[in-house]
Amino acid sequence: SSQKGAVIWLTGLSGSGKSTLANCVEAALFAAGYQTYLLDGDNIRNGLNRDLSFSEEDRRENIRRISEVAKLFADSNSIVLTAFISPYRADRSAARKKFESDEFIEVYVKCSLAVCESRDPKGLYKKARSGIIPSFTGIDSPYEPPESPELIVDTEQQDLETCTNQVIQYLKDKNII
Ligand code: GGZ
Repeated sequence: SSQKGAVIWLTGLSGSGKSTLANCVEAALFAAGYQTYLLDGDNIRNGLNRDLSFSEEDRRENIRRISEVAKLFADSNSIVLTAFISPYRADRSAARKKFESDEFIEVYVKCSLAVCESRDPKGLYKKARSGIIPSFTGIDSPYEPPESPELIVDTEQQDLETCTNQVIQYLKDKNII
């Protein structure tokens, strides 16, 4: 087909819904016949990046490697979805620079810390608050929200279907799909 590669770069706090949204967008793209690849903690932090911690230095290396892998898949004309906190603006900006300007779609998965913490699907915020997990994003490690993302999806105000449709509509509007 004439499909071109692209990367949909999700960024947001733990518990904001990045993985859930990425899975839903991927399913919609797959159903429409697109070649996709999802990079997330399951296949990256447990594999390629299993040597990396959550220190600032290691998070930066995490994002650097992920951006390189995303580039490889995008070069093979896949639509890549990445679902990592990617807390530092400078690292997201460095990732962006590896792509053509229309190929990199930064999506801010917006959700307040209070709501992420109340969701706490894995009990990690509770552990972070009690000091069992140090340097937890939003608690004692920074998160720098995007200043001009291509798209903001608000998972606090909108349901999953609405957020998914927002991403799909953006891709249509920009003739990516
Ligand atoms: C943040 C942590 C931490 C610390 C473990 N801080 O909700 P989750 O569990 O499934 O998603 C979080 C994931 C974050 O990994 P990333 O590779 O996305 O982070 S980064 O982009 O900052 O490198 C969380 C879990 O790993 N986790 N310890 N200290 N999240």
